Parts: sequence; structure tokens; C-alpha cells
Amino acid sequence: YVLKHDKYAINEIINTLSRLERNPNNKIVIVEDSKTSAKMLQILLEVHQYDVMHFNNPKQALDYVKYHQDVKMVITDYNMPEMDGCELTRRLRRLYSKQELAILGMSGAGQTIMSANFLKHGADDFIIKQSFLAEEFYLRVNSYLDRLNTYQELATAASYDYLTKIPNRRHFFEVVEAMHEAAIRHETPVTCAMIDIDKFKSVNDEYGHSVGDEVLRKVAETIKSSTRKSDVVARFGGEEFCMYMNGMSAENAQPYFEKLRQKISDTIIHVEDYTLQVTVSIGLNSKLEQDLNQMLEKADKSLYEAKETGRNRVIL
Ligand code: GH3
Ligand code: MG
Ligand code: MG
Ligand code: MG
Ligand code: MG
Repeated sequence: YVLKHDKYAINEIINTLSRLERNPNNKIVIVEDSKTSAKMLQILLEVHQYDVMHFNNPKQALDYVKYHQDVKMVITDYNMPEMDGCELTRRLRRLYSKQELAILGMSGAGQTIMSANFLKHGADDFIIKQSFLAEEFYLRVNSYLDRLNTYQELATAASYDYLTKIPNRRHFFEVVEAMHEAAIRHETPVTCAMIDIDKFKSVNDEYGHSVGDEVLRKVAETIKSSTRKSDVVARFGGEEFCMYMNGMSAENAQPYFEKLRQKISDTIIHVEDYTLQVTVSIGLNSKLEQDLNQMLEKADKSLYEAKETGRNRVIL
């Protein structure tokens, strides 16, 4: 009915659709104990290619969201068995900020008082069941999802190096400071490594900057592919990388980084019409120190020594 009478709405829906095609991973969880109401919402959303999951039970919904990082939005009813919608909202908000998850509260007509209640518990918005227009609903859902995607893009841009796609220095400290505190508390062995490409300036001078960029990407990839999940690797400066390895003792660090050094020097890099190889110098420090910066400084000193004594080597 509305579609037939509202040209503007049709255009908006077409816009919405074209945007969604670029972004198909918009997972929405509906929490609603009324089957008809849930079905209606689900159809509305699925028509527009949202990926929808429905739960009658708020506890199951909560568990699902916890174990599925791709959920972007929860739309929840108020009156439900075991837990009401506001309580579900409150619990979700303890786990996820508004930058991570959108929550829309919902209740029957005549319960407009619920609106404030939902917002107070952390919902982004509120709708009254069966009395909203489909296009208004889409526009709202879409604007929340757009906002989340923008936040995520900004967060990634602020934390990851654009060229190599690995964490930047800032993100390194954000992640590692907490890890380091825990390592000190539990006296876990830790190794810090500074890795610097040898004579990289000459790569740029000989082959040009864009070849240099590609070499940087390749070296970053090789380093990254040799790490375990618990390791943190970051691009620290121009052609310098830093690694923090929780649980890595001095005895294990030496052979590990020797292997990595070898792997990088063995890698034949094809860029444009050139084939080239680069080596790296690596400075290590496995002596646990309270101060993370001090640990890194000592690794840097070892790196300097590796450079001084001929490059393409690992110094502990
Ligand atoms: P060393 O063995 O002593 O480390 O010599 P080096 O030439 O690697 O060291 P130096 O510090 O003299 O030069 C580093 C070079 O890295 C200079 C700079 O142009 C280049 N560089 C830094 N960042 C980038 C980048 O993002 N892309 C490219 N292509 N080059 C970069
Ligand atoms: Mg209900
Ligand atoms: Mg260098
Ligand atoms: Mg240098
Ligand atoms: Mg350098």
C-alpha cells in the first residue's frame, strides 16, 4: 500500500538495497516470543537481504550474540518469558558498546512508556509493534548499521597500518600493555623483537618507491605468517617491525627468529618486472622487565648491534 503511494519511499528502498549489496554481512537478531510478530519482522528484513536469526528466548539470543561476532543489531520485544527486553538490553550493553552493537526495543501499542525504559537500559531506539511504516523501519535499521560500519572502518584505520595491514605502533601499545602486566604478574617468559630491513633505502633508490612498498608488504606478510595467535606484531616505523611474544623464552626465541630471518632472506620477491631479495636484522630481548618501553629499548640495542656486526643476523 505504502509502496504504491510513495515514490520517495520507493527510491529510498532502492537506495537502501544498493547499499546493502555492497555490504551483505548485516546480521540481525530478533528476540520475540510472539510468532506472528517475529515472522512479520523477519520477512520485512529478509526481503531486503538482511541476514536474520530469530529467538523466542532472550537467554538463547544472548548466548548467540556472545558467540557470533558478526551480529550487528538486536531487535527485542519487551514482554518475554524468563527475561524482559530491558534486562536483555542491559546485559548486552555490558558486553557491547553502541559502536559495536545496535539495539532496538519494541513493544505493543499503548506501551509508549516502554520507550524511555528501553533507552535508559542502553537501547539505541524504540519501535511500536505493527504501527510503524516499513520504509521508516528500513531507514532506521539501515542508519544504525551504516553508523556501526563507519565506526568499524574508523577503528580499523586508526589501529592498522594502511600499507601492510598489520597493527600500527599505537595499537601495539594498546594491546601489549595489558598483556605485559599479566606477564609480569605471572612471571611468564616474554620475548620482544625489533626487526629492521637491511639497506632498504637502496631498494627504493634502485627500484623505486612503489617496489619498496611491495617489498614492505611481502616482508610484513612473511613475519605475520610465522606468528602464533597470541603474538602481537606491528609496523613500528618505516621499515621496522616489532614483535611481542608471550610465553617465548630466550632459548626458544633464538632458533625461532633465526628461522624467520632465514625465511625472509630465502623469499624471492617478484614485483613489476623485477625479482629481488632482502634481508633483515633482528634484535631480541627476553629479559623480563617491568617497563615495556625498557624491554623494547634493549631489543633495539641488540638490533643496533646486529647492524653494526654485519646485518642479516639475530642478536639476543
Ligand atoms: P639499515 O640496514 O641500516 O637499516 O639501512 P636502511 O637503508 O634500511 O635504513 P635507513 O634508515 O637509512 O633507510 C630506511 C628507508 O626506508 C628510508 C625510507 O625511504 C624507507 N622507507 C620508510 N618507509 C617507507 C615506505 O612506507 N615505503 C617505502 N617504499 N620506503 C620506505
Ligand atoms: Mg512478548
Ligand atoms: Mg633498515
Ligand atoms: Mg636505519
Ligand atoms: Mg630503520
